Amino acid sequence: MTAEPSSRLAARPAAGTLITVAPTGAESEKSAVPALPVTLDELVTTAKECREAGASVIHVHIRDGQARPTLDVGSLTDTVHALREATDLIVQLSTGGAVTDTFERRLAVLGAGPDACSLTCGTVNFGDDVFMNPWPFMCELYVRTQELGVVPEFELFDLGHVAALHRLLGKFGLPHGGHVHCDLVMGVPGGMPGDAATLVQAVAALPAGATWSATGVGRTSLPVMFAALAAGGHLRVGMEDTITFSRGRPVASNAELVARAATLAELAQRSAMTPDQARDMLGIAILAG
Ligand code: KMH
Ligand code: ZN
Repeated sequence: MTAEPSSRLAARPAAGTLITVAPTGAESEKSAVPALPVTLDELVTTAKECREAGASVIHVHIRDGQARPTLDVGSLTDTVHALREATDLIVQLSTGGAVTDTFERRLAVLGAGPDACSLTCGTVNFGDDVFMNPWPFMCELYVRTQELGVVPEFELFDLGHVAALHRLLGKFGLPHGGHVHCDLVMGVPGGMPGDAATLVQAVAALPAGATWSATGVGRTSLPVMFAALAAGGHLRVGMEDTITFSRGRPVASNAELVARAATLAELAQRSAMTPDQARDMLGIAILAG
């Protein structure tokens, strides 16, 4: 007897798995997490290792000379160039920055010329802080991505953010590249929980035709990864989201998180995509040469 696909989640699994690495983030301190890549050299080395391990996208936050988060546009531009020189990864700059960054600085990130950027679809409690993404800011950022030809990835920390994404697309149309790709960021204290039931609900609410990846923060990393693979989604991993590899064992490198994700994707018979395959799916121009 042949089983029929019974749900829209399982009906059309993607042919491969897009793996994004988020190596640094804005929250962890280098003094507490020595393996965190914070200099340009460390970031480039990490990017090469993660590409080798199966990543196709790098989600970038940078640090200043004191390892503090910065959105300095000159440094971001140098970072984009250095990553392009060293790898063929899709370079996605964070427009979320740190919770202390102003809207003006976050909008200016697009001036660094990335392939892609994050665009969070609403405000969310973020541990003891608040990550601010009011509607007018979302709109301004989205329109700038369209004008500058940067492909946004819609970051969804909560089910209400999915509704805001529908509203954004209804008002301004499709993103540059013509394809909607989302990342469910799950398990943030204040956002949606990182479990399979919530993931299924969020995926069911996404716009038709959208692709999606999922990220489970902290101890939700593995349950979210398994649920995402089971539901036909893509993966984001990295030390921005997870600094513990297993109980009591700190993450040694971003590459080991990517390697674990790639192994699970392989077991799910949807191996890691190459950057060119990911570019094709996301509507990002293939690199010349
Ligand atoms: N650092 C968080 C406040 C993003 O990169 O777009 C926001 C964040 C999301 O990491
Ligand atoms: Zn980020």
